[in-house]
Amino acid sequence: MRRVAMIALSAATLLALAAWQSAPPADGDKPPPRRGQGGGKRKPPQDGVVKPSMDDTMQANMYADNWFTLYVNGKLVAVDSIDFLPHNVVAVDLLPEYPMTIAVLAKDNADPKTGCEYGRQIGDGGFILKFGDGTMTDATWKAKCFFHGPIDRDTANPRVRQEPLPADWFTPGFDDSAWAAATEYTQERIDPKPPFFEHDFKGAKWIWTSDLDLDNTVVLRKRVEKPGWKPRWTTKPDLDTRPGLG
Ligand SMILES: [Ca+2]
Ligand SMILES: [Ca+2]
Repeated sequence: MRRVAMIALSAATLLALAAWQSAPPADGDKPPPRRGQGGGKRKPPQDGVVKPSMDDTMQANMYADNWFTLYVNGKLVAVDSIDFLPHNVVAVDLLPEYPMTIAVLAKDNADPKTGCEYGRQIGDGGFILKFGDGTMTDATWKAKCFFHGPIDRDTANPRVRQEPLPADWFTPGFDDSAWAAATEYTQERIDPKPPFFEHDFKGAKWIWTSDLDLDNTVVLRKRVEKPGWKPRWTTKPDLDTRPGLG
């Protein structure tokens, strides 16, 4: 008899708990949408087509000294909107697809003829990136210089070394296996300006080639693997966003 009562009590407790859990939250209690976690409200599929929603996206934060362009899986997805000063953070929404090849062209402010800035001064570069999926810049990235100078830090008679970018440097298929690993730099060495501290870069490292001063144009690359990943959505773009196409 006592045992039956206990079972009845447990069942009542479970029912109450279930009712409490399924109750809609009062206004104001609604948690902020969490992107990239697969949660949130979505419209039901139309004709069996599942469309990506903002829940599927992630935020990408980038800061370059002084300028960058970002390609993901061969597509141009972000351009630093300020080429020189002030230093700024670029934050954009990305729809991630894996494996994800990230390719960044980053430039220090340097005269193509001398490698110098402000006349005969040597400036330094620096780049940092963090995506909402946890992808971050660090020494696992690849880095290569395409514009170096002034050679031997000779600002009196400045000479530079330039190399054209490979035509397919931004594509997933480009072979960067012979490139050196990126070099990490401390925050003190880079000395980022205030917009940096207003964005999430926690855990990310400042990177460049091994010469932060004289390597003025660099390409940074990283491939992010996610074995077994499949898109939740079933649609693919029909449009062609390559430059020069109508
Ligand atoms: Ca420089
Ligand atoms: Ca600079």
